[in-house]
Amino acid sequence: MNFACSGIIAQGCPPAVGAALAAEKRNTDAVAVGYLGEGALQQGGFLESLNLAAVRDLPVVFVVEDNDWAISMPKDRVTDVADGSRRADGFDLPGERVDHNDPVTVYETAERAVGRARAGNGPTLIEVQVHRRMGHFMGDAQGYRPDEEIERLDRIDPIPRTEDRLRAEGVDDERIETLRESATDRVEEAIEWAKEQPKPAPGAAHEDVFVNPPSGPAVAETGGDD
Ligand SMILES: Cc1ncc(C[n+]2csc(CCOP(=O)(O)OP(=O)(O)O)c2C)c(N)n1
Ligand SMILES: [Mg+2]
Repeated sequence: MNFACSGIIAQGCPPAVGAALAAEKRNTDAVAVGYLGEGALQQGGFLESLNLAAVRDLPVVFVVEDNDWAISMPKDRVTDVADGSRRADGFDLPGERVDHNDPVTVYETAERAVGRARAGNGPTLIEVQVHRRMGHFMGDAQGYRPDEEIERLDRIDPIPRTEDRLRAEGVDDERIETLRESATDRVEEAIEWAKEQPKPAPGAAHEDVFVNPPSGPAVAETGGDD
């Protein structure tokens, strides 16, 4: 199921619940996924989304990427709950935490969550521990971040760790390189595809917001190209 998100943190959660409700009403086996950062866990929209999804057993998975930082704000300054997946307890939902971004565990955890959603057993909250490789924005010197934390990033990078794991399981270097190239190609093709798409008409901003479009000047008449 595809729907967009914006730069407003936790904004993806209420539309994910709406998409899940639509999937249920249309009787499809679609599952909605809402992504957020650990800094958004205190947002009302996220907690209200969890509640509604739980009460209605909707097919939705909430995925929290916990990188310990919300721009320059460390997680422990804004919450005493180190394991964000425990927020699920307050809504009597399953919550699962994946440590250190392990791809196989992420896959298995997501598979369980999607399976529960498809079986009509409602939402799951997954928190994945990730590690921020760069600053929050271009030009962020990250002076607020301890040196040791930045120095250990290469050692805990999940990509080389996954390569080591594949080698240990008997996959040769040539095959690993082919996999790396095909993954890079898929990302580059997706970026090219996205860049080639036409921009939406400004007036489309009002579509699917209200049952009846609001009266007054349309965005198309007042807005610019962006
Ligand atoms: C409702 C709202 N408040 C404040 C901001 C400004 N803001 C942009 S990113 C960010 C931190 C987000 O941290 P987190 O949720 O941990 O995501 P991360 O960037 O670490 O992936 C904030 C506060 C915003 N975009 N939306
Ligand atoms: Mg964060």
